[in-house]
Amino acid sequence: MKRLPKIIEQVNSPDELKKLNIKELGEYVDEVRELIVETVKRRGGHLASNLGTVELTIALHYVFDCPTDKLLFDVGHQTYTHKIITGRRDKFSELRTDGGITGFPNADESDCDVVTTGHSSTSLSVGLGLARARDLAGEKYNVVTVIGDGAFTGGMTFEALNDIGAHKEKMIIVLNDNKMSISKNVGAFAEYLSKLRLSKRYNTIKYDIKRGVGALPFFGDKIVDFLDKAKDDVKASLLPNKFFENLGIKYYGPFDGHEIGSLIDVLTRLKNNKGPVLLHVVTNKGNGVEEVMEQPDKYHGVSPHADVPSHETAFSSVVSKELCRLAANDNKVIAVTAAMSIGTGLNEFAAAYPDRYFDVGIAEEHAAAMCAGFAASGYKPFFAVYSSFWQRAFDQTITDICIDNRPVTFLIDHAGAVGCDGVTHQGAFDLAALSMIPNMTVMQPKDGAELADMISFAASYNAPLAIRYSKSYDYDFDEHTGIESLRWERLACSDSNVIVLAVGNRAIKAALGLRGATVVNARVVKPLDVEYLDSLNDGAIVITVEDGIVRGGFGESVRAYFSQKRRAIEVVTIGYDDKFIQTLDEIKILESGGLTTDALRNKIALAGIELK
Ligand SMILES: Cc1ncc(C[n+]2csc(CCOP(=O)(O)OP(=O)(O)O)c2C)c(N)n1
Repeated sequence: MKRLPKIIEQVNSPDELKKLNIKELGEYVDEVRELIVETVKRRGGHLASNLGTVELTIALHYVFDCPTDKLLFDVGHQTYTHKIITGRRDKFSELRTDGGITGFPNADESDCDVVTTGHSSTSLSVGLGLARARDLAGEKYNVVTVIGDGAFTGGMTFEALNDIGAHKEKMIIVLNDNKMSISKNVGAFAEYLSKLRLSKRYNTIKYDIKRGVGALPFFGDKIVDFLDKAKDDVKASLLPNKFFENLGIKYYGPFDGHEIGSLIDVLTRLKNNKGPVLLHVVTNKGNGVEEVMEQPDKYHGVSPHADVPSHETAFSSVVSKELCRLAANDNKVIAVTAAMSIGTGLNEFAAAYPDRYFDVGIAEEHAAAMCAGFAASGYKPFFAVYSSFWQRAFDQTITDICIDNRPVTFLIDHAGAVGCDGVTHQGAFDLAALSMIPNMTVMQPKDGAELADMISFAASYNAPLAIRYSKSYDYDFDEHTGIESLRWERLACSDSNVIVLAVGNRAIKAALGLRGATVVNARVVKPLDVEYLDSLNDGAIVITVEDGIVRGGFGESVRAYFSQKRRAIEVVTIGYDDKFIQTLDEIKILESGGLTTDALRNKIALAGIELK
């Protein structure tokens, strides 16, 4: 029998999607889900979040007209269906690879991706900017933002709601509530949402209303008015409080986010609304795949098999162990995460010391300032955070922590090259940004044992400290010298006048592969080991290597030191160039920064330096 063409092959644009009938849409949902599962198995990616938003995304594209209408996805990790619909199905098999497509919205990839994203809680603000620009220009398109309950915990969301509710520009906020951030969602707002979800009687009444409305022969404002009135009658008595409506934003929901027909129905109606509305949909993270639904945290981000060299160890595996060891002897030790307990390795600590563990939601700014409060009260807070997400807490690090010299320790994971999560996730900036802040000490270990040593040192260090480290490391060194002196450590000696000052495991591994150079573990990035620098003779050639952006980084501070001292020592700075890292291939990123032996040797040769 001739195989019928798959529906998915007939849809290459939102316009083609709109030609499907409701039965075909059902089949399309299954085919999209299948494609996502099959692709993520090979390429890695955000499986659970994408499986949970297939129906919702299809309904949105069925009702709205992209790119004229502006559709934003908060964080953007759940946009696989959106990419498949908007002309990128052919490239989808090459997800998260160079030459394929990226795993997050990318303005260079499609005009249906309004902005490049990857960090949480920005969609309402960007959406409001688009809505205001539309109104100023006298245009009419819709602005729709899809935001998860996890992303809703970020402070920017509340800043935007405050603004949106007061001025009432037309926009549609779709709150995708699956009770999960990466782990179970936390906080008072998550509890409020669960009250909304659990108001069973309200749901029943709501669905009765919906059915009644669906039977009426017309659409438009009148229906919305009717829905509003009926809803208000029942809701006021049933809900503990009308949070959104009190802010001036109309609330509709909760709706089943997997019932595509009713989603299309309600979105069509909301399209005609005048001011800001919030549509609350409830979805299952991982929907359609039992195993994923049962453990959505495990399947939030899936690594492609080839991406994780089995011989490497995650630095995060050292973190809980060392913090637990410290906490056992010191009841002032506190661990803080901004919704990243698994990724940063705090789970074990959370289980062992629940009273001293704080998951604050996706709220890095709040986490940093809260740590300042703990430190001001004599506690020793450790805030474990990915490099790129720490960027959110830049001002709090300066103003709330460093000005008063508070002993807060940042454990900065995923520093340096990150690979296939893309441009928003590369840990290129933390080293330079942290190093410029007065009172801040910055370190980077060569291996897991040195990280443990640094964490232990931090517990008795009475000043702000940032310990940065890449995702994983290759091997532990046999030799270790203690970190207390803040001195660097010589790892390889040579008679030549070339000295490589290498920061972190990747730079060190690359440098140790060279011949004809002294290699130093420059594990304290700030303050510089000036005793060592002063010991060098004029005429020495210093090569600095760092897994970070060169501008403002370690190498430039070494050069500035020699220049201030008017020393005749040449400094060659190696690391990432002054541009955003667009490649998704981790090895290529490392090569671009001179962080493999071959690439480092080439860069040294290009600088005209001969290694003997
Ligand atoms: C500023 C920032 N901090 C942390 C993250 C890491 N992160 C990515 S997705 C996510 C959870 C998002 O939860 P939610 O919005 O509910 O979406 P879901 O995955 O549940 O669909 C987190 C913490 C991020 N992207 N940005």
